[in-house]
Amino acid sequence: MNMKLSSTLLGAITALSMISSANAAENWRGWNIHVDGYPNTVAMDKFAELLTEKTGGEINLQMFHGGTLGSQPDAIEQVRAGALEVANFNLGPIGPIAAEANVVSLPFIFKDVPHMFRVLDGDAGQAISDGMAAKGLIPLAWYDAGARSFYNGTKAINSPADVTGLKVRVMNNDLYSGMIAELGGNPSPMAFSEVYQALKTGVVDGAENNWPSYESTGHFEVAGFYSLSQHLIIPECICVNADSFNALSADMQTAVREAATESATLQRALWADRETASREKVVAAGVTLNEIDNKLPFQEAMAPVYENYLAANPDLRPLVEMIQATE
Ligand code: BDP
Repeated sequence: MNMKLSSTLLGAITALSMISSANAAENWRGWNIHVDGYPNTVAMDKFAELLTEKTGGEINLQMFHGGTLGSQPDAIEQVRAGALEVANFNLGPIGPIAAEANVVSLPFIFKDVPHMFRVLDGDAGQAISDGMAAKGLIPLAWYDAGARSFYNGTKAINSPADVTGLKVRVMNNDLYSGMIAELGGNPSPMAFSEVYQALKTGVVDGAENNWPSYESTGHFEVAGFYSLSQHLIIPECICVNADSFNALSADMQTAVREAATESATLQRALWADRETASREKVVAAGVTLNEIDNKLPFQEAMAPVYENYLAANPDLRPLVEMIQATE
């Protein structure tokens, strides 16, 4: 082959490979509900950065924060349908779609956050992941969302009777509505973005969330009594559309998982700091922090939520028992 021909060929091959790698580059879009500076927001931005780095630019993720692409239940459907590729979701609103994932929404199922992570790292976590994947959502890594407690604008909650008659906002999941109803309250499922206004105008009396969300949303300004019931410890995921992920080569899948794991490590560290900072901030702003000495009455009052759930989903009893048996 003469020099001229071979250099022409080389040029053609180079051009072709550039075209094919340009074709291979994927542009993903990601959803997140939280504001700038929130641990999850920072960690999802880190995930995007790591994705580009670890996939050698083959996957580029553009993040949309602050719930700008829709409410969480909407975004869950969008990721399942492939209209969005990635998101940071709370498992609460995923429960109605993936039955296995709903076990984490049973009140008091986890002893504490470390217990939750031990469960997620074991067989029960695998069963939850598989259940989600079967519904089109693959969890790549788990984020910390602390524990959720009750707050309202008028009084400390010390016992289930204190919730009686209160209208309490919950996330979109019948288990949470059942939980409030068992306490004698009126559950009001509502999008996260609407809760501030609803608290302010008295459409609801109270809500429940972790310290960072209670603070970042400004709910503490309009509902100044926070009572540490810690009745729900719900994990969050970096979730990816199953088809998008399954279409990747094994190497790319590894790169994506690594990026997610590193993002989660960062999120958990940021979360620990933010929980303290948020608590200190709201208390300094005048919030009444109420420790609940005995949480057993809440657990007992919420027990029918388990019974109803297991009666409707008998096949999930072994999963619930596996979680309860996890040390
Ligand atoms: C926050 C979660 C977020 C939920 C929100 C809520 O991080 O995903 O949308 O609670 O209560 O703690 O809706």
